[in-house]
Amino acid sequence: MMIIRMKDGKMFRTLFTLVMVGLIVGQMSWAARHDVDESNNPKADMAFVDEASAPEESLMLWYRKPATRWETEALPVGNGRLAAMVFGGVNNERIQFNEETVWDGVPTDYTNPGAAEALPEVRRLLFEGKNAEATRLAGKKMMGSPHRVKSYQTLGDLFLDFPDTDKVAGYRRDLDLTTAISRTHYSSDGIEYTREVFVSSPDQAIVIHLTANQPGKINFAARFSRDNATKQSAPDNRLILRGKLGVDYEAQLRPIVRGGSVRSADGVLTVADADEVTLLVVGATSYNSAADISGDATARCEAYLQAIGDKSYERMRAAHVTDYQKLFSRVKLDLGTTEAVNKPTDERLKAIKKGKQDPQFVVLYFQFGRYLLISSSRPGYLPANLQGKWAQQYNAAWNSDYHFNINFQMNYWPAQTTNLSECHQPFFDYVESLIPFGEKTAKVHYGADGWTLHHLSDIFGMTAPADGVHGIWPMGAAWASRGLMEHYRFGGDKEFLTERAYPMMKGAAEFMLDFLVEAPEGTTAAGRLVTNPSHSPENTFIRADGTESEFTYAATMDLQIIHDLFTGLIEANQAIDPTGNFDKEFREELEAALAKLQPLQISPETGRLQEWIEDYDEKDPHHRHTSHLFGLHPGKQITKNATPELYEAARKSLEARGDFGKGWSMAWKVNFWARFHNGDRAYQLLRNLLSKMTLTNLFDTHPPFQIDGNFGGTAAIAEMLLQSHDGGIDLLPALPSAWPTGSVEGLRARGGFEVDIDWKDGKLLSADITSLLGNPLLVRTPDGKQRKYETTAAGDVYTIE
Ligand code: FUC
Repeated sequence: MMIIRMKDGKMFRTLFTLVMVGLIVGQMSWAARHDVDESNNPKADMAFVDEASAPEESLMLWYRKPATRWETEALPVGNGRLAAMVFGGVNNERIQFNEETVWDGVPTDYTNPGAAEALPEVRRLLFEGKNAEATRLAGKKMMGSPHRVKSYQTLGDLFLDFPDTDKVAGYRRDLDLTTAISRTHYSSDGIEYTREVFVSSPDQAIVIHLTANQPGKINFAARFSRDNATKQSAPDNRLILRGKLGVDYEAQLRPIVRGGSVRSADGVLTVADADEVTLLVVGATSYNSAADISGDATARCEAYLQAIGDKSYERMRAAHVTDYQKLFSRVKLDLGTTEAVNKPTDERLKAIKKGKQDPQFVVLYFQFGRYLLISSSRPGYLPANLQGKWAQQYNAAWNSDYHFNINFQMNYWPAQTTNLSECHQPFFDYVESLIPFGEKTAKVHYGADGWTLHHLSDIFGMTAPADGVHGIWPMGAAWASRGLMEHYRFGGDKEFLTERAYPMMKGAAEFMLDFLVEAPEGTTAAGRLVTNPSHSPENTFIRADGTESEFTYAATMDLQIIHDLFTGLIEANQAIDPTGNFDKEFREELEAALAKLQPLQISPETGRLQEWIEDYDEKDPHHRHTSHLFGLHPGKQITKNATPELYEAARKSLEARGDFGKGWSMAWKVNFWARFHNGDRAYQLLRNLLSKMTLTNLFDTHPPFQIDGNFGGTAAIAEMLLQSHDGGIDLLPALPSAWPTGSVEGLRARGGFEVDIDWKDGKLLSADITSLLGNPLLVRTPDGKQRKYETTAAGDVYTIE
């Protein structure tokens, strides 16, 4: 028994006992309303035995103390639209919650009339090396108006106050990644209490369930909390939280109480001597789209509650688990286990910081990343922002917005490879929704056709340069477009490619064709097509005269992004019509532009890939952005086979950047080392990510908490085991010696393949590759051999040994 003295003098006795509460629940049909096909689900029409009743320890985050800090300890649950952070307190429970459209701000035209007029002069100054003057002029004339976005915000907190007790035993709170349910369990005075929280996608509600192992023992008062909002009670004992930013927002709580008594007055719900309680929390705003916030938040909340009707807790729970597992259970990873697997998550993380090996922790982290994507990005809703959907603030760091110069795209790196293609959809929908705004920005700021996006956006149509001159970076649309092409490469959806991806990419390319200019005589890039103005995101260089600048023309990343977009479009064009007759003129225009595009350069001084058009030194050699390696990852312009010299130069650049960085920066570097097929180095950086940039609740920290590192890290683990960007499938391209034996199931590869791999003593045992689309297959094994199938049959499995 362990006794912990709390701040207020109370004591917790925590006895580590695992109490399994078996739940056998009936699976009922909720499919009709939600249009979900249950036919493929073996559990749909049989009694549902919940896996949580026999927890698979290894896919649990669990702790022996309640959370006290939101950022580092509370546990996230979400359904893509709603999100919540659970603290698991004994005397007081706090559940902070979000709805994805609770943003400050209103629909706004962010363009700055007259911006385009300054463009020729800014360009001239930059070509002439007058960077400071160019920066001043651009800062005055070319920024968006306004040039700041407002913050994504919390919807509110739900507090549950229980009768005070200092007699607590067997405390445990956990998050089961196999069911997406967070549970708090303890006993007090011989009574066992269990609280479960999940956010249901089928039922669009945060569901909180309180039970005890004896009747009549549940007592608490519940209330909502939020600044600048009204809190009231309503008929049928509901609680209502209501307020207004630009959007109207609302949350409603409906209690379902068995036994005892319940009443609600003045915004406080009181439950006494109940046997079992379910609290349904729903939330909504008046947001309809970036241009329209005239919806009815109250009606939406009421509709959500009405749709739930009198469903039982068990039925909602079963529907939630089924829905979640459909996505989550597609990928299984085994990297071996050690004793550590039986320890609480925070203790494991501490041991890792001290240098302990815990390969199964990597699995937990990997699956947590997939869990976060499923919980923050579901079809029909907004994509995951800088904090996914979890934010307790009114003014979040970087407004918890969408940053397009790495962060937002990184969120989606694991979507395809870890078999969560549906979760990629919100990214496409959101980017598509920005096109009309991006078209206006292209015209007003650059006098260009097509559409563009700068380094950040919100939910009100921001596409103009934001924050400062470093925001004059019109590469966002082009970079975002690569996600569209990846979706096609992995899934082969021709209709998506033809109807959506191609036109969106083409619009981004039309902007680029207009934006590119021929560098004048006397410049390094004379006669070549270059971007101007340009930045290597957020990085500062030192000029020959010792002055510093961020602003230039033809930063390397721009050239790589454009290469990626144009070659991607040409690939798309040929996939749509292999005869070459589709949109031929445009394709030829792209080919001509590619031939004239400024090539990448290797520094004669350092042998590194140059980050800028001149061989400048960086002000901070370890700068967090490693933008000039975009072509290595996520791009595919730089590969060992196709561009060996650039590949070596990129490796030198990466060495020079160092092995540390912000959370996302480190996650990116793990991906880079995976692309260099250096498993041990990738693993070393992955360990840095885990031990330095991962919080107790496994959230990535920038600091503060920023979710991109989780997603980048998850993607990197997949990238170490399987790659498919280089004209074939590479099995175990970056397997570290720390994972000698293991297996993975269900990863996805480009070309439409699902891949299962087994390995032992550092050597491939076998791989089963399922062809989903019947495409040709080229497989490279770690021993340097390759296997080629000119054709495959969709549905057939190809075994490599
Ligand atoms: C980019 C990064 C910062 C931060 C911010 C949200 O601008 O340079 O480190 O991650 O996005």
